[in-house]
Amino acid sequence: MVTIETSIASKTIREKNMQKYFKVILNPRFCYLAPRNSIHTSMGAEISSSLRGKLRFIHPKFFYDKKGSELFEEICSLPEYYLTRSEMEILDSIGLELSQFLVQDYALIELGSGSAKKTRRLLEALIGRQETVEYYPIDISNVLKESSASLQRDYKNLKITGILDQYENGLDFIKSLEGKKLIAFLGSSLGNFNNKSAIRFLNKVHDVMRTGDLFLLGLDLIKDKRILESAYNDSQGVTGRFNLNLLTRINKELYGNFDLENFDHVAFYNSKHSRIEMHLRSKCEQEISISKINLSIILKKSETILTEYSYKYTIPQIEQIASKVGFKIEKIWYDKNKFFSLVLFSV
Ligand code: AVI
Repeated sequence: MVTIETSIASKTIREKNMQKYFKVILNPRFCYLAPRNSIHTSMGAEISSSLRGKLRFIHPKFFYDKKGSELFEEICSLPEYYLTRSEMEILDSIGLELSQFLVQDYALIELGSGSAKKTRRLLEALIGRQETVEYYPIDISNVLKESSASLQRDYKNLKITGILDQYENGLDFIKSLEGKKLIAFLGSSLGNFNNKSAIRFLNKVHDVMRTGDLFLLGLDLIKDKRILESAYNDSQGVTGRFNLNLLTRINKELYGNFDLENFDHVAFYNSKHSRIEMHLRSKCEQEISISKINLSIILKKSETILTEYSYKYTIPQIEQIASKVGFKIEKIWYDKNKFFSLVLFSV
């Protein structure tokens, strides 16, 4: 039950959170919040420290500029990249079953909305039952604006508040919402967090949930190494271009001098850690400078820059994670190959 006191407290938190954002109202059913502190400032600072370290890496969240988001969309329909197809197969078949868990009106919160194709399935589960549906996509990429615009054109009883920010900041905002929440984190994006960060992140999700709220998590499962590796080494080379686009982005936005010809895309399954690793491997010794962050480093021949981990899971691991965080597993759905899982949690 929401008492007057909690309602006032939520309103105060919401107003405080709002101060962090510019609110852009596009029409009465669609607005988005853009952080007052530019994402570029934090990108420069983060890349500056992650490239100077002994283990050089670039955080995968920086893949998703306009070009990177387009390439990722292309990856999602590649024959080798089974993840999207498998998850879509599950979403296509669970509408009715999912509706049974939605006992009241729910707001849909989506972490990483991307092109929002899968969102449509979730919205359809809500839209038939509710007079209006509030949808809060949280995404660092500007693609959020385009995909939300097309959703609100197609669904008349949908009200969208997009949050153009990192997931953690978006969750801070979501915490002050009243009413029931269905939070979705699809595409096995949790796999891009290492185990410690994944637990920290899930704790944060748990923290914004109240009794009756639901959390739908899409996770890729461990399978034959050849299937895993070919999903990240596709025959058309799209994943390689996606990986290398990180360097193009740094060249453009931070004034770097990466020569893409001097790097190879490398992706392999590390079975000890149950993860795909993606790297950019230097073909020769070379000097890299990135003017905007005053960085100058020498990369040795064969030295790599780590760009992504993509963890794969087993069901006992998922159960263990749930119990660590304090989630109750309501239901696990699979595709027919059992390549992928959709897990519904409550608190
Ligand atoms: C977004 N994320 C879950 C994708 C993955 O499979 O780890 C990103 C990706 N990287 C290469 N291909 C797709």
